[in-house]
Amino acid sequence: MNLESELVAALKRARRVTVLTGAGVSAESGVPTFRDAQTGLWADFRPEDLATPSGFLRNPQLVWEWYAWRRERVNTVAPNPAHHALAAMADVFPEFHLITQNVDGLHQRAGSRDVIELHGNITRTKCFDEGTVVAEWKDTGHVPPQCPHCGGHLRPDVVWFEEMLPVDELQRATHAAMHCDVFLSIGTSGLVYPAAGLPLQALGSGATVIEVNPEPTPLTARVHFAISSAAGVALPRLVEQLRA
Ligand code: BV8
Repeated sequence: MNLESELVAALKRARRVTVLTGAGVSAESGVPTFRDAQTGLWADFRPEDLATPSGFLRNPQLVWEWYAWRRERVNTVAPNPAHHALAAMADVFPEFHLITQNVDGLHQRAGSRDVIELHGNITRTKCFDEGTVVAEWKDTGHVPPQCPHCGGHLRPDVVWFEEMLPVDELQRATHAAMHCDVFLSIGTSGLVYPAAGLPLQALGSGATVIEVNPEPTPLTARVHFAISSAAGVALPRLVEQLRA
């Protein structure tokens, strides 16, 4: 039995499947990966300048404009075959959980339900001081705009470095990683914690762990199956074989 058929057999036996995705899943939609988002205009800035509370306080306008640029990109792209394959996968398994580090909302736009957003969503905005999500605000010309309730800065509803992840989402993600037969890590460099710990928790709980990434990561040497391919190619093929 060749590797791929072993992998498909493991998936066909599975009843509980958990998936973790990263920026690589949205790359084929034209959304720059996190590292790539620091190209061109933003190349001169370090992640800690753009994606930390202290970076925001140092230069709120810069950070607001970086997210406005990324939000614009997200609004002009569409989910790709990887997103659609994961949406279809949810109907193949009795129990299926989709955890993402992505803030682009493309899984939901592809039809995935109950997506566990570990790092928030760039299409939502909240008050920096009160932490409350704000749906609409008056354009007073301030950049960032001001909170209609307290006048404080508005910010994207994403999790910045040195910020805690949303407790409910992290608990659901940890439970789904530790209670699955097969765990798939797709399109993530596996460098940012606690998300990067989830495949290791699945390994520790006896799950079969599969990685889909054209490049090796710190996880590659530890997984049962490593598919060195683009997600938009590997995932539709996998769903096809599961349905066959
Ligand atoms: C926290 C939202 C408590 C914002 C993001 C333990 C050890 C070491 C460090 C830490 C640790 N625990 C905590 C830390 C600190 C830190 C951390 O992990 N630092 C790293 C850099 C070492 N973690 C935190 O700060 C977390 N909070 O721990 O709070 C605390 C409190 C105070 C002080 C300390 C701790 C918060 C982390 C969340 C940060 N927010 N995003 C935004 O998006 O703007 S993280 C952001 O970067 C993404 O969400 C994602 O998580 C990460 C990027 O990773 P990837 O998604 O994997 O993307 P990347 O570009 O790296 O790679 C793309 C991959 O895709 C590549 O491998 C490529 O080969 C592949 N690929 C490309 N094309 C394709 C493909 N794959 C498939 N198909 C393709 N076509």
